[in-house]
Amino acid sequence: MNSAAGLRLSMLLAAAAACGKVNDMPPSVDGSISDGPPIDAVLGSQNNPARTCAELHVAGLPSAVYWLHDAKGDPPFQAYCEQDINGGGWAMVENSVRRADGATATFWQFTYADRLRQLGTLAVGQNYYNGSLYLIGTEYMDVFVDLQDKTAVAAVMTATGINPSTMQFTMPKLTVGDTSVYTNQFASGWSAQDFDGDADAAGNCSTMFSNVAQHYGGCWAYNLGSDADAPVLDGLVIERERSMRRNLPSGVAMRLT
Ligand SMILES: [Ca+2]
Repeated sequence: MNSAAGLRLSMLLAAAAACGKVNDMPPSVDGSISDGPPIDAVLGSQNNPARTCAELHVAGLPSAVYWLHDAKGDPPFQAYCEQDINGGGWAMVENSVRRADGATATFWQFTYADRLRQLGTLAVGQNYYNGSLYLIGTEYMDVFVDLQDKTAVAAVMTATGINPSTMQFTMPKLTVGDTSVYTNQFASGWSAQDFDGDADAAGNCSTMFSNVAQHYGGCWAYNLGSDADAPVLDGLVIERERSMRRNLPSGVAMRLT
Protein backbone atom coordinates (compact mmCIF):
# COMPACT_ATOMS: atom_id res chain seq x y z
CA MET A 1 0.00 0.00 0.00
CA ASN A 2 1.18 3.35 -0.90
CA SER A 3 0.31 5.03 2.30
CA ALA A 4 2.17 8.17 1.68
CA ALA A 5 0.38 8.71 -1.40
CA GLY A 6 -1.97 10.02 0.35
CA LEU A 7 -4.13 9.39 2.63
CA ARG A 8 -2.78 10.26 5.74
CA LEU A 9 -3.42 12.94 8.11
CA SER A 10 -1.58 12.27 11.21
CA MET A 11 -2.85 13.95 14.16
CA LEU A 12 -1.59 13.88 17.61
CA LEU A 13 -4.12 13.84 20.25
CA ALA A 14 -3.04 15.27 23.44
CA ALA A 15 -4.97 13.41 25.98
CA ALA A 16 -3.31 14.29 29.21
CA ALA A 17 -2.40 17.78 28.36
CA ALA A 18 -0.53 19.77 30.87
CA CYS A 19 -1.87 23.21 31.34
CA GLY A 20 0.55 24.60 28.86
CA LYS A 21 0.57 27.91 30.59
CA VAL A 22 3.90 29.58 30.19
CA ASN A 23 2.85 33.15 30.72
CA ASP A 24 2.95 33.28 34.46
CA MET A 25 5.83 35.66 34.73
CA PRO A 26 5.00 38.56 37.05
CA PRO A 27 4.55 41.98 35.51
CA SER A 28 7.03 44.70 36.34
CA VAL A 29 6.01 47.81 38.24
CA ASP A 30 5.10 49.66 35.09
CA GLY A 31 2.80 46.91 34.04
CA SER A 32 5.01 45.57 31.28
CA ILE A 33 6.36 42.09 31.30
CA SER A 34 9.79 41.97 32.81
CA ASP A 35 10.66 38.62 31.38
CA GLY A 36 9.10 35.82 29.44
CA PRO A 37 6.14 35.93 27.12
CA PRO A 38 3.36 38.50 27.28
CA ILE A 39 0.80 37.67 29.89
CA ASP A 40 -2.07 37.84 27.44
CA ALA A 41 -0.55 35.58 24.81
CA VAL A 42 -3.26 33.59 23.11
CA LEU A 43 -3.16 29.87 23.74
CA GLY A 44 -1.53 28.19 20.79
CA SER A 45 0.54 31.21 19.85
CA GLN A 46 4.31 31.17 19.81
CA ASN A 47 4.39 32.93 23.17
CA ASN A 48 1.93 30.54 24.72
CA PRO A 49 2.19 27.20 22.95
CA ALA A 50 -0.36 24.56 23.85
CA ARG A 51 0.63 21.18 25.07
CA THR A 52 -1.45 19.39 22.47
CA CYS A 53 -4.14 19.89 19.87
CA ALA A 54 -6.57 18.32 22.31
CA GLU A 55 -5.91 21.10 24.77
CA LEU A 56 -6.75 23.59 22.07
CA HIS A 57 -9.84 21.61 21.18
CA VAL A 58 -11.04 21.72 24.76
CA ALA A 59 -10.49 25.47 24.68
CA GLY A 60 -12.85 25.65 21.72
CA LEU A 61 -10.25 26.57 19.12
CA PRO A 62 -10.98 25.48 15.54
CA SER A 63 -8.86 23.58 13.04
CA ALA A 64 -5.80 25.67 12.20
CA VAL A 65 -2.07 25.88 12.58
CA TYR A 66 -0.98 26.43 16.18
CA TRP A 67 2.16 26.38 18.25
CA LEU A 68 2.67 23.38 20.49
CA HIS A 69 5.35 22.22 22.87
CA ASP A 70 6.28 18.72 23.84
CA ALA A 71 6.90 17.31 27.29
CA LYS A 72 10.66 17.33 26.90
CA GLY A 73 11.20 21.06 26.93
CA ASP A 74 12.16 21.24 23.27
CA PRO A 75 11.55 24.49 21.41
CA PRO A 76 7.90 25.07 20.46
CA PHE A 77 6.86 23.85 17.04
CA GLN A 78 3.94 24.41 14.73
CA ALA A 79 1.31 21.83 13.87
CA TYR A 80 -1.99 21.79 12.05
CA CYS A 81 -4.67 20.75 14.52
CA GLU A 82 -7.67 18.92 13.08
CA GLN A 83 -10.52 19.68 15.44
CA ASP A 84 -13.52 18.34 13.57
CA ILE A 85 -12.81 14.80 12.43
CA ASN A 86 -13.27 11.94 14.87
CA GLY A 87 -13.46 14.01 18.00
CA GLY A 88 -10.77 16.51 17.12
CA GLY A 89 -7.52 16.99 18.95
CA TRP A 90 -5.37 15.57 16.14
CA ALA A 91 -2.06 16.95 14.93
CA MET A 92 -1.24 16.48 11.28
CA VAL A 93 1.74 14.25 10.73
CA GLU A 94 1.37 13.71 7.05
CA ASN A 95 -0.78 15.18 4.35
CA SER A 96 -0.89 14.18 0.75
CA VAL A 97 -2.63 16.26 -1.83
CA ARG A 98 -3.69 15.33 -5.27
CA ARG A 99 -2.21 17.48 -7.97
CA ALA A 100 -4.29 19.10 -10.63
CA ASP A 101 -2.97 16.60 -13.15
CA GLY A 102 -4.15 13.72 -11.00
CA ALA A 103 -0.82 12.57 -9.67
CA THR A 104 0.75 12.91 -6.31
CA ALA A 105 3.66 15.26 -6.16
CA THR A 106 7.09 13.68 -6.07
CA PHE A 107 7.53 15.30 -2.72
CA TRP A 108 7.06 11.92 -1.12
CA GLN A 109 10.30 10.60 -2.51
CA PHE A 110 12.16 11.58 0.58
CA THR A 111 14.99 9.52 1.96
CA TYR A 112 15.75 7.62 5.11
CA ALA A 113 17.77 10.56 6.38
CA ASP A 114 14.65 12.72 6.24
CA ARG A 115 12.41 10.31 8.09
CA LEU A 116 12.28 12.44 11.24
CA ARG A 117 12.29 15.81 9.54
CA GLN A 118 9.61 18.28 8.63
CA LEU A 119 9.00 18.51 4.90
CA GLY A 120 6.54 20.42 2.80
CA THR A 121 4.13 23.13 3.81
CA LEU A 122 1.96 23.00 6.91
CA ALA A 123 -1.48 23.39 5.42
CA VAL A 124 -4.28 21.02 4.46
CA GLY A 125 -3.91 22.06 0.84
CA GLN A 126 -0.24 21.14 0.66
CA ASN A 127 1.90 18.06 0.91
CA TYR A 128 3.29 17.85 4.37
CA TYR A 129 5.26 15.44 6.51
CA ASN A 130 6.67 15.81 10.00
CA GLY A 131 8.37 12.61 11.08
CA SER A 132 9.40 14.11 14.40
CA LEU A 133 5.80 13.86 15.53
CA TYR A 134 6.10 10.09 15.43
CA LEU A 135 8.37 10.41 18.42
CA ILE A 136 5.63 11.83 20.61
CA GLY A 137 2.46 10.43 19.10
CA THR A 138 0.38 7.86 20.90
CA GLU A 139 -2.71 7.53 18.75
CA TYR A 140 -2.97 7.70 14.98
CA MET A 141 -5.71 8.07 12.46
CA ASP A 142 -5.78 7.52 8.72
CA VAL A 143 -8.23 9.85 7.07
CA PHE A 144 -9.49 10.02 3.53
CA VAL A 145 -11.24 13.01 2.09
CA ASP A 146 -12.82 12.61 -1.30
CA LEU A 147 -13.36 15.16 -4.01
CA GLN A 148 -16.76 15.96 -2.61
CA ASP A 149 -15.22 16.67 0.78
CA LYS A 150 -16.63 13.49 2.20
CA THR A 151 -14.46 12.25 5.02
CA ALA A 152 -13.77 8.67 6.01
CA VAL A 153 -11.61 7.45 8.84
CA ALA A 154 -9.84 4.37 7.51
CA ALA A 155 -8.36 3.31 10.80
CA VAL A 156 -7.48 4.49 14.28
CA MET A 157 -4.45 2.93 15.90
CA THR A 158 -2.27 3.28 18.95
CA ALA A 159 1.40 2.74 19.72
CA THR A 160 3.56 3.35 22.72
CA GLY A 161 6.43 4.75 20.69
CA ILE A 162 8.52 4.27 17.58
CA ASN A 163 11.98 2.96 16.84
CA PRO A 164 13.67 5.91 15.14
CA SER A 165 16.01 3.60 13.23
CA THR A 166 13.49 1.26 11.69
CA MET A 167 10.50 3.56 12.12
CA GLN A 168 8.55 0.60 13.42
CA PHE A 169 5.96 1.37 16.02
CA THR A 170 6.22 -0.09 19.48
CA MET A 171 3.27 -2.20 20.51
CA PRO A 172 1.02 -1.10 17.66
CA LYS A 173 -2.66 -1.81 18.10
CA LEU A 174 -5.70 -1.34 15.93
CA THR A 175 -8.47 0.46 17.75
CA VAL A 176 -11.03 0.51 14.99
CA GLY A 177 -11.08 0.48 11.22
CA ASP A 178 -9.60 -1.31 8.25
CA THR A 179 -7.47 -4.31 9.18
CA SER A 180 -5.45 -4.15 5.98
CA VAL A 181 -4.56 -0.53 6.53
CA TYR A 182 -3.39 -1.41 9.99
CA THR A 183 -1.46 -4.56 9.05
CA ASN A 184 0.11 -3.50 5.80
CA GLN A 185 0.77 0.07 6.67
CA PHE A 186 0.75 1.21 10.24
CA ALA A 187 2.07 -1.93 11.91
CA SER A 188 4.71 -2.52 9.25
CA GLY A 189 8.23 -1.33 8.69
CA TRP A 190 9.26 1.84 7.01
CA SER A 191 10.71 2.01 3.53
CA ALA A 192 12.31 4.71 1.46
CA GLN A 193 14.16 4.65 -1.81
CA ASP A 194 17.36 4.13 0.16
CA PHE A 195 15.96 2.06 3.03
CA ASP A 196 14.14 -1.19 2.40
CA GLY A 197 12.43 -1.89 5.68
CA ASP A 198 9.31 -3.52 4.32
CA ALA A 199 8.37 -7.13 4.87
CA ASP A 200 8.27 -7.99 1.20
CA ALA A 201 11.25 -10.20 0.46
CA ALA A 202 11.17 -9.73 -3.27
CA GLY A 203 11.82 -6.05 -3.48
CA ASN A 204 11.66 -2.60 -2.07
CA CYS A 205 8.05 -1.51 -1.95
CA SER A 206 8.99 2.10 -1.75
CA THR A 207 10.92 1.89 -4.98
CA MET A 208 8.03 0.09 -6.63
CA PHE A 209 5.77 2.93 -5.60
CA SER A 210 7.89 5.56 -7.29
CA ASN A 211 10.07 5.87 -4.24
CA VAL A 212 7.29 6.97 -2.01
CA ALA A 213 8.66 6.72 1.49
CA GLN A 214 6.33 5.23 4.05
CA HIS A 215 5.28 2.25 6.12
CA TYR A 216 4.80 -0.89 4.06
CA GLY A 217 4.11 -4.47 4.93
CA GLY A 218 4.12 -5.61 1.35
CA CYS A 219 3.94 -4.31 -2.18
CA TRP A 220 0.24 -4.39 -2.64
CA ALA A 221 -1.81 -2.40 -5.07
CA TYR A 222 -3.07 0.89 -3.94
CA ASN A 223 -3.87 3.55 -6.39
CA LEU A 224 -3.42 6.66 -4.36
CA GLY A 225 -0.41 8.57 -5.41
CA SER A 226 2.38 8.14 -7.84
CA ASP A 227 2.54 4.37 -7.82
CA ALA A 228 1.03 4.08 -11.27
CA ASP A 229 -1.23 1.16 -10.52
CA ALA A 230 -3.55 0.16 -13.28
CA PRO A 231 -6.00 1.51 -14.05
CA VAL A 232 -4.34 4.83 -13.70
CA LEU A 233 -6.96 6.62 -11.70
CA ASP A 234 -4.88 8.37 -9.19
CA GLY A 235 -6.63 9.01 -5.98
CA LEU A 236 -8.96 6.08 -6.33
CA VAL A 237 -8.75 3.37 -3.74
CA ILE A 238 -9.20 0.22 -5.74
CA GLU A 239 -8.48 -2.45 -3.20
CA ARG A 240 -11.12 -1.98 -0.62
CA GLU A 241 -13.83 -1.26 -3.08
CA ARG A 242 -14.12 2.23 -1.86
CA SER A 243 -14.53 4.61 -4.70
CA MET A 244 -13.11 7.32 -2.62
CA ARG A 245 -11.02 9.95 -4.14
CA ARG A 246 -8.41 11.76 -2.31
CA ASN A 247 -8.49 15.45 -2.20
CA LEU A 248 -7.53 17.20 0.93
CA PRO A 249 -6.80 16.88 3.61
CA SER A 250 -5.77 13.29 3.61
CA GLY A 251 -3.32 11.92 5.97
CA VAL A 252 -2.54 10.50 9.29
CA ALA A 253 -3.24 12.17 12.52
CA MET A 254 -1.83 11.37 15.86
CA ARG A 255 -2.37 12.31 19.41
CA LEU A 256 0.35 13.65 21.59
CA THR A 257 1.05 12.85 25.15
CA1 LIG B 1 11.72 -5.62 0.79
